Amino acid sequence: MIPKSHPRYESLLLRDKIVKAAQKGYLADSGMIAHGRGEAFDYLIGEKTTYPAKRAMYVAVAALLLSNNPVISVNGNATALAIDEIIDLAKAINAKIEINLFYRTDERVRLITKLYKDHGYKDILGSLDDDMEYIDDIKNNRASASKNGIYSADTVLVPLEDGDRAEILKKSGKKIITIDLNPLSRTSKMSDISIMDNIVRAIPFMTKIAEDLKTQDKKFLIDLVNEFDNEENLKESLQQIKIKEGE
Ligand code: PTJ
Repeated sequence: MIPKSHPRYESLLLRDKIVKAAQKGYLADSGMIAHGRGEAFDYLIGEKTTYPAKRAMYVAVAALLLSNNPVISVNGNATALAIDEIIDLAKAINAKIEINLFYRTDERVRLITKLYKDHGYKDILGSLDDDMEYIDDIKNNRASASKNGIYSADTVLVPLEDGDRAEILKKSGKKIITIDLNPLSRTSKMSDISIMDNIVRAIPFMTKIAEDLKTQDKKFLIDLVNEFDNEENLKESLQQIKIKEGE
């Protein structure tokens, strides 16, 4: 039990979720390392959502609302940290959710499928009995995707994605949105919209944005997307990383 008075309470709570996911057997072996890297970047931005991240989130939600077949891709870490929030976002933007594991094993897919179902989300894609295809005929596990999900999606939200998979998705012509605390990662650099924020803050914030943007007309959303420059926004994101003594 972590005492609420602990100065690093929020951060320890997230570690606890990651540890429990590992114990339950659905976190990738390197999921803890990935979490640690994310933690370090989060520390350096003051564990707060920055202005460039907020801007990217508005654009991302606009792009998702404009899509015909938007899909949220989920892995072990994303599920451990934000399963309910991901389900809420999917409902708010009318997106599908697909299990998409970098270190795919049948056992992990089975466990994650069960978790989404237990949390009330029945239509999870990418499960063991789903119809899977290879993107652009690349016969590699990293290119496998659900026929009705990522395979046919026009926009994919990939939180904490590995660079190889992001590259395959990008090359297949899909719009890629990532949530990644590391603005220097390959995934952040090759995505169309990169949100440098912690998934636990970003996903609920995007759900709120969706409620607001749903009331706007289509032209407003199109302008938001067209006026966005991801490279420029990533540069601004990088400038948010500050190392100051005593903070
Ligand atoms: O469950 P699997 O098999 O799909 O594997 C998932 C991981 C995350 C292990 C796999 O995709 C992987 O190895 O990813 P990488 O290449 O380590 O990239 C993960 C990125 O997510 C890194 O750039 C981290 O900085 C970032 N990250 C970690 N925790 C968070 C985060 N970004 C946002 N929010 C976080 N909480």
